[in-house]
Amino acid sequence: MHSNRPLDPGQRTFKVVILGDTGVGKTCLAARLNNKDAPIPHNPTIGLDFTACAVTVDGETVRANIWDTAGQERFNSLLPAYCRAAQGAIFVFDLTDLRTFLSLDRCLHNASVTLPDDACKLVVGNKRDLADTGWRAVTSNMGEEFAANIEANYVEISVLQDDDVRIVLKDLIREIVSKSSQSEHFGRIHLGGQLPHVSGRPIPEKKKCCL
Ligand SMILES: Nc1nc2c(ncn2[C@@H]2O[C@H](COP(=O)(O)OP(=O)(O)OP(=O)(O)O)[C@@H](O)[C@H]2O)c(=O)[nH]1
Ligand SMILES: [Mg+2]
Repeated sequence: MHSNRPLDPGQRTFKVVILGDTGVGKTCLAARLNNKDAPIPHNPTIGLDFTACAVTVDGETVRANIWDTAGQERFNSLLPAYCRAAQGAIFVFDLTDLRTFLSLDRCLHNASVTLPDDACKLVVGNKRDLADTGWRAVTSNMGEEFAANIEANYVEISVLQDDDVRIVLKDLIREIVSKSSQSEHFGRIHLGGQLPHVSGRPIPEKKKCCL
């Protein structure tokens, strides 16, 4: 991954949103993905921050546009606008704070209003450094189970202390690149998450919303 290399406008570009409660480490993660130092004091994000980095997977360098969302409750209503047409979503919680894990349900609910049905998802349990010193409030099993339910991968990291947290993005981007190579419609179809599948028959084309 070469996040400090100039970005080529001709590169394939993918959108990845980072979601989760306030204080879980989303902005620190976005900073480290972009090879910058993570901010140590918690300055809550207002609305949205944006960063971009180049990621090389299997010989191809693509551009990842990272949307770092605000976790404070007052910004919840903005999530659907931010998740629209994202090919990837990273759901972050704090391993030492059960409340932030439980709030992922609400986060997922808000995101699913516009997040494409086939978007690649990753669940990140952050602050493993604190969890490892006796402050763990969410077990690995709980994280894995939640991730499995939404067909996501699960990792536990310390954004502040791990040497290379960018491996997290690289794995997600590899999955996105692979899916987008398989289907030109990848990341474009959103059925609202609410429409029932009637006896396994495909939903008529006119009900699909292309974003
Ligand atoms: N010990 C420890 N602290 C961390 C870690 N990651 C983030 N923090 C701290 O957690 C606090 C919040 O981090 P932010 O990245 O600002 O949190 P956020 O999720 O962006 O919060 P909002 O913008 O309000 O949604 C900061 O004080 C960070 O230094 C970690 O892995 N370990
Ligand atoms: Mg933030």
